[in-house]
Amino acid sequence: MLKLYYMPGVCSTASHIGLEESGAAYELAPISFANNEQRTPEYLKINPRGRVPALVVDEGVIVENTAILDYVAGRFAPHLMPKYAIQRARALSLMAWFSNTVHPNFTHIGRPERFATDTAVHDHLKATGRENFHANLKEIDGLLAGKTWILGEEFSVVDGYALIFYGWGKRIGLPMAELANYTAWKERMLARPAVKRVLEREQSILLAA
Ligand SMILES: N[C@@H](CCC(=O)N[C@@H](CS)C(=O)NCC(=O)O)C(=O)O
Repeated sequence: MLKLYYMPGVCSTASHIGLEESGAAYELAPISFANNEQRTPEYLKINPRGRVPALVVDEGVIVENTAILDYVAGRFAPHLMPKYAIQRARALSLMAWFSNTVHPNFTHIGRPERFATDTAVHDHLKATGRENFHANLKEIDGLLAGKTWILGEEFSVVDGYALIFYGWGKRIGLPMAELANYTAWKERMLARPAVKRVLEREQSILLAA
């Protein structure tokens, strides 16, 4: 049985959606950041980096959304990743950018201390993170122009990953409605039963008015 360590509303929602869409049987293990459970000795045995998501599989533990999503699709739901090498490379490329740029830009807003010990620059880091994150969301909006799903006509695990940033933009009060393609796509995402189940389970801000 697969086991997903996750925390509602954070980036592990991407893996949660991928698993739910795949139809694979899995169990959920919530980790409370409020109680610092990501840093307990028990959890550090699962992921020594103290981060979620982590997926326990028969052979061990997989961390990083990109790897988890590629694994879940490859093992249980091949239709959730492109079949041909060039398209698969594009899917991985987009998830790598989510992980190495979009997500860290957002982290600057909430956790500036991770990027500079000098508290005098924290406000500046927060403001820069917000600007950069907003620019990333505009880029995602552009990527969605004329497409049903983020890679084109086929829904993929990459869509679940792209959804979390829409919710984060909403959370920090960015003008998300101005991003017309992203907003229309978000509505298509919310109409998917598996996505809706996950968001309801996580009491996601994406379901709030
Ligand atoms: N690139 C990683 C990022 C993992 C990550 O940073 N997770 C955050 C939640 S979004 C976390 O566990 N934070 C706990 C902490 O910082 O203490 C991935 O995509 O899996």
